[in-house]
Order: sequence, then C-alpha cells, then structure tokens
Amino acid sequence: MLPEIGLERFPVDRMDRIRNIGFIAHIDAGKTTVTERVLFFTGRTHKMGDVDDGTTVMDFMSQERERGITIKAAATTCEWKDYSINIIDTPGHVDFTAEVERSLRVLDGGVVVFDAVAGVQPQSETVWRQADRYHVPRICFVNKMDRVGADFQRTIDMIAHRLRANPVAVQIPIGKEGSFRGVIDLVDEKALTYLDDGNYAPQEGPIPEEMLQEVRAYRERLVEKVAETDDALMTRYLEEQPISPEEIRQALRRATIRNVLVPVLCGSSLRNKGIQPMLDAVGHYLPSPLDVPPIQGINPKTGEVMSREAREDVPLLALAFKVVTDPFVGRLVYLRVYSGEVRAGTAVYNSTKGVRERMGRVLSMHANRREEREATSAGNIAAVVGLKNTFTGDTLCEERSPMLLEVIRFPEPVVSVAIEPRTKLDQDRLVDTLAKLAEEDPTFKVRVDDETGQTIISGMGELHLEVLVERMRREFQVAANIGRPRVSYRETITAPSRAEGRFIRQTGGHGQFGDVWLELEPLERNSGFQFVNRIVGAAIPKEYIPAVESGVRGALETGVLAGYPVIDLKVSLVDGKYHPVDSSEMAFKMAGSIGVKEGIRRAHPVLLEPIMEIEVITPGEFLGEVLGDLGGRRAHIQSIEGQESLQIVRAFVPLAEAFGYTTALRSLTQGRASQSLEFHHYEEVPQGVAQELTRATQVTRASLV
Ligand SMILES: Nc1nc2c(ncn2[C@@H]2O[C@H](COP(=O)(O)OP(=O)(O)OP(=O)(O)O)[C@@H](O)[C@H]2O)c(=O)[nH]1
Ligand SMILES: [Mg+2]
Repeated sequence: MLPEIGLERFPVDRMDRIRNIGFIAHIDAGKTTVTERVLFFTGRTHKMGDVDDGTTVMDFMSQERERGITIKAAATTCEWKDYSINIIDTPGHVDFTAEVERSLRVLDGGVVVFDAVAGVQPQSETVWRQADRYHVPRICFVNKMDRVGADFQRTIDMIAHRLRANPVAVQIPIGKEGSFRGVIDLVDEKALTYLDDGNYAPQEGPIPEEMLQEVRAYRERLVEKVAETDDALMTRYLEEQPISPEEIRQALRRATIRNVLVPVLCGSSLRNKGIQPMLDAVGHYLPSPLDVPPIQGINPKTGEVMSREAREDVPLLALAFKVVTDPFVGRLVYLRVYSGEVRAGTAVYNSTKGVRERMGRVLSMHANRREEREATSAGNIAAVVGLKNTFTGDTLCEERSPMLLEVIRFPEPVVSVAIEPRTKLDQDRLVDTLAKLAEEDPTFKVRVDDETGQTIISGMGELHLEVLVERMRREFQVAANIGRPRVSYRETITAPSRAEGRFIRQTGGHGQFGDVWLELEPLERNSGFQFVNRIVGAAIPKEYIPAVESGVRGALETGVLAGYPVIDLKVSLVDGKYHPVDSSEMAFKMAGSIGVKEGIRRAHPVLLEPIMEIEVITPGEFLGEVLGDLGGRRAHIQSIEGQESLQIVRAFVPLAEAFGYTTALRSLTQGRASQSLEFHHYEEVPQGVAQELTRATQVTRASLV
C-alpha cells in the first residue's frame, strides 16, 4: 500500500506508480470536463465542476469560466488505486498552442480526447503531431458518446486515416446517443454499466446477449493487433493457444509505450460514464517515469552529450516549463523533476543562465490551490517559489554535476496590434505589466516601434491578444486600447552574398575598431538562423566572436525592407581584422550588425507572410458561398471532402486576408458553419502586395520626419 498523503513528501515513493499525463485535444472535446470528473471520482474534489456553469476547478481564471474555454494549462495530482497521477489539462484553442507544447515536453503520456460526433478535428491533428515530435505515448478517449450522431467506429477510422496512427479498441460502447449506458471491457470481457442512480461507480456484469457477436469480432481484432507487436505472443496466437487478459495488457502496454499501438476507449464525461476505466487504462498502458528513456542533455562545460536516469539517489536535474505570477505567493516556477530531488530552502544551479539560485517553498499544485511540501523527487511535477532568474526552458541542477537540457521551442507570434494606455497612470504600469505577461507566455512578445514610438504586442491570434489585454485590466488594473490587428511579416534573403562590416571610431583616448567579413546564405523555410564561425588562424581573437554573433542577431530583429525580423538564413564569419588596443566587444558587435545589414541588402531580400491552414466545416448548401469567399481571400483550396451532409474544406489562406473570418463565415452560412485557423508556414508575399507594404512603411516613416 501507499503511504498516506503527508505534508512532508509527495504521496508516492514508488516511481513505477507515477503517471505524468496530459489531456490534449481540439477545442471543446471535453478535456476539462474529463479532468473535473477525474478529480471528483478520485476524491480530490467533493463537488463536480461544470464548464457550462463556470464552476470548474481546472478552468479557474475568470475569463476561462466566462468564455467556457481553457486558456492556461493547469496542473493537478490525484490518486487512483495505487497510482499517483499528475495531470495537466491543456487548452484546445490554437491561439494557446504554447501551453500544449510545454506540457508535452514534460509529460510522459497523453490522453487524447475526441468528440464522438466530430471525430478527429483539426486541432486534434496538431496536438497529435506535437505529441509525435516528443514521442509521447498516448491513449484515446472517444468522449461525448451521449450526443446525437456519436459514432465510435467512425472516430477510430479517422484516427487511423487522418492521424496515420494504429488505433486499437480496448472497449466498445453499450448503446449510443441517449441510450449510451456504459462500455464493454474487451480485455476482461465484461460489461461496465452506469445506472444514473447517484452511484457513480460502474456495475460489472456479463456481456449482453445481443452484443456477443460484435464483442467477439472486436476482441479478435484486439488480440490480433497486440500479437502483431510481440513475436512470442504471435506464435501462441497462430497456434491458437489461450492468451490471458494480463498477457494482453502487458503486451499492449509495451506496444503503447513504443508508440506502435494506441488503445482507444470511450465514454461521456458530461454523463459521468467511462471515466474510471479510463483511469485504469492510464495505469495499465501509459508509461511511468521509469519507462521512458533517460533524459538527454549536454554537459555545459564540454558540450558532450550525456543522459541521466530517473532516480532519486542521483544529483538533481529539473526543467522549468512554466512561470506564473501568482497574486498571493508571487513568482511560481513549475518544474519537471527528472532526477534527484527538489528541496525547500536549498541552493540550485541554473545551468542555462549560469547562476546560482535558492529554492524557497516547494508546492504541489492543484489548479490554483497549493499544498506545501518539504521536497519532491524524481519523476514528479512541482512548483517552486523563490527562483528569481529562472525562466521557461531553463535547466536546474547541482553545480557539481551540471547538465543542460534542450530548450523548449515555441512558435513565433504572427499577429500584432498597437497598444495604448488609457491614462497617464496606466502608462507608467503598462510596460511593467506587459513584461510580466511576456515572462509567463513565450508566444507573447512586446516591442516598441522605433519609427512610431508605439508599443506593439504580438501573439498567436486575435483571441490570444484579446485575452491578454483583458487579463491586464483585471489582474493588474491597467487599462489600454488596442488598434486593428496586423500581420507580423518576416523578411528573408533569396541569394547568397558577402559583405564587410567595419566599425571605426576615434574619440579622445581609446579608439574603437572592429572589422568582419560575413557570408550569407538563404536556408530552407523554418530553419531559423544559424551562425557559423569559419575564421581560420587568428584574424579575430576568439573572445570577440560571441560579440559578432550578438551584433548579427540584434540586427536581424529589424530587416532592411520593412523592419520585420529576418529569418531562415545562415551567416558565416569568414574573415576580419582587429586592433590590439582599440578593439573591443562593443566594436565587434557593431561590425557584426553593420556587416549583416549590408549582406542582406545584397542578397535579394524578400518579405514573407504567414499562411494559415484553414478548415471550414459547412452544410453542403453553403459550399458555393464558402468557396467563393475563400477565392476572394487569395486562398488555395487543398481539399473538399464530403462527410454526410457536411462538407469539409481545407485551404491555405494568407493571414492578412483571414482577419474577421469568423464573423464573415457566420453571416455567409447563417451561423451553421464552423472553422479553425492555424499558422502553417511562411510564404513570399506576392509582388503587388509587397510593393504596397514597403511603400506603406516608407510613407509612415516619411510622414514622421
Ligand atoms: N454531450 C456532451 N457534452 C460534453 C461532454 N463532455 C463535455 N461536454 C461539453 O462540451 C463543452 C466543452 O467541454 P470542455 O470540457 O470545456 O472542453 P475542453 O476540451 O476542455 O475545451 P477547451 O479547453 O476550450 O479546449 C462543454 O459545454 C461541456 O459541457 C460529453 O461527454 N457529452
Ligand atoms: Mg478545457
């Protein structure tokens, strides 16, 4: 048995009983409702939270409750049978994708929730790809089986086709829509039914007569699929020897953890059905921290790749994946502890920043409630107060055995608006508040436009920015007006070039001297920026190289065409000169900046615009209008698929043409179509549009002087 939950330690010492999981899915699939039910059935809460009444524990921000959507990922812990499950409930809306990204980075497993009527929706596809990238094993929960039009098998087919996954049903529903009563457990071959009599636990019973044939077919498929992943089992299956439920579970567990099979379950969270068996499946099929490969990183001193096992009796290694400013306790840093332990009041080393830090209090989080701990150990998630210089993506470890984990990558914001404080008082606090919000959210950026002096905020979409401005007003009492949304364009180069950057100043005593030769090359889309030092000999002393790189990076923030960030290029430092007395880091930084700007001018720079992937689901009768309207928005239609009376249109459309699309679509289709829009890639802006953009920038600049 497990120890009681004490205040001094986390409840589980046995790491194989820990599950770190996330609920991930398209918006409105029911992730938060599932989480609320989990909390209730595991005894964490004593009242069931409801998204529609705004009484959820997990969606605790006032805006989440009003809008009925999750905005920030929230963490909690519960105990189920002899498992301790750390859960992160993530938002489904694309604008908050960073929350999913950071969660997947620190989780060991995922429960992907589907709406049984809609099946695989666009954002489920996005989170699926994100989970693939982090090799996160997952199980699927086909939710909303009570809705009219619910179809379990169709959802499984969509998981196979649209997600290119290998799903296998471990349950099938008993009844559907209004008569959905429970599930058949295909492994143990028993029925689990719910009586809606106020007792939420499922009743175990034999398989109903009329389902026997269906169950036999599904079970056969289950055993066959599991056997395909395990040679020994396959032999026994072919020899028609009996295979026990426990053997199926063990083999399915191994296959799920290797990401070759995905167990599929079903239920209705709103109607309290299927939750307990889903928790059992989390224990059975998803990995413990011991089942995932040891975390890899590098030695910050030598650059050598190293790995660290998930054990308590080795030095601490943790990753900060979230920073939240809590109105009561101050700055909270969320950590995933990979090895060793995090103990209140002890010193740690932030190997990303190269600074020592002190951990104040160690907390276990339950949405916005906290429980104080003395320590927490490997395999767990905790929040720590008192870390001043630790930011999202930083590694914490022991100074004597340092290690550096890979940073978390976040998408670049694509939408910008100008923001203006309402009063003088607001003005003073605006910058400070924006900085705090940007610290929490790596996809929220703030900058001051050099030309206009305006403060510009950028984010993932219109909703993202609206939510942040509203948080500023509610949580920090700063009122601001925002302008019309604008596209965050990018600039890049299309040809190689070579340029010199020379910085010379002669002021009084010491002069300033730095001289560099840079070679620029275009890189493929999405490759970002690379800096390479190709100096041979001692044309420039080593200690000035980082200064050159920093000058180059700084200059890339404002491109030469219209002042947008320059991306997807490689800059090589190939030659240069220095002066033994007059050279300094500052001079080389300037030289780097001058050189790269000149290089870009010579490399045929172009403007790039964000292209969004749009999916419109519309009743067939409006298809003509929808396509006509998309045509007027420079859209490229990718596919039109008919699904019963609904048509699904997928297209690429430039963000500049997509603002206000939700409203436009509503009036085109009498509110009967739905859409989802997400950033897909950057593309060169067509000539005509580009000319207008550069002219507009020049006009604003000219009108300001
Ligand atoms: N009929 C039915 N409705 C459900 C079920 N589960 C959730 N809902 C409803 O679906 C809506 C969305 O539920 P949420 O739990 O907020 O969904 P979510 O996935 O957390 O949504 P985001 O966090 O915004 O991505 C709410 O109105 C729920 O009441 C279900 O099993 N059946
Ligand atoms: Mg939610």
